[in-house]
Amino acid sequence: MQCTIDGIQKEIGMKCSVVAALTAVVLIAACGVNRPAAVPRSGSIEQVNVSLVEFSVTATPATARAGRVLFKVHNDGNAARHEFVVVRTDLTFRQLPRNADGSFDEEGAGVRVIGEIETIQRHATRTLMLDLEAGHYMLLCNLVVVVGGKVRSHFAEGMHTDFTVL
Ligand SMILES: [Cu+2]
Repeated sequence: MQCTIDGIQKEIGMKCSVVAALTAVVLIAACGVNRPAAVPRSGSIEQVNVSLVEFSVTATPATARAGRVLFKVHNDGNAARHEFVVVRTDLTFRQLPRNADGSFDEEGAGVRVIGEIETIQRHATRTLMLDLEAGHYMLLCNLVVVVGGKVRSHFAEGMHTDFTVL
């Protein structure tokens, strides 16, 4: 804009800034109009109830559609606590990488931890919302405890289940 002509700059200085401000508003408005609208979510959230007991993981249902999935995880057992880990993997249970103590190796090859609830106290319920793509998943508890001097992996004891996102 030609707002800095010698001699009249001072005089129209205010007008100029008003014009600039208006122009900015118009540009912002134009940008707003031109900006592609956000892709609307379907709005539906798949809910999956997960029951943790010694020593199993049960997901109901065991499948969900791709998108937002809300896991409602209940510690229905008598253990003071359990964990809940969501792992994306094409491996079967027997192929999953393990640590020396029998627990699941979260850093192992062919697996990707998508989400986790560290602690679900006895009889408590906690939720975990994840955005999941189609594929095969494992839901598991990776808690390792020492009972009577023996190391016990909840995963090795059976706390795992397959989960499919369609
Ligand atoms: Cu557990």
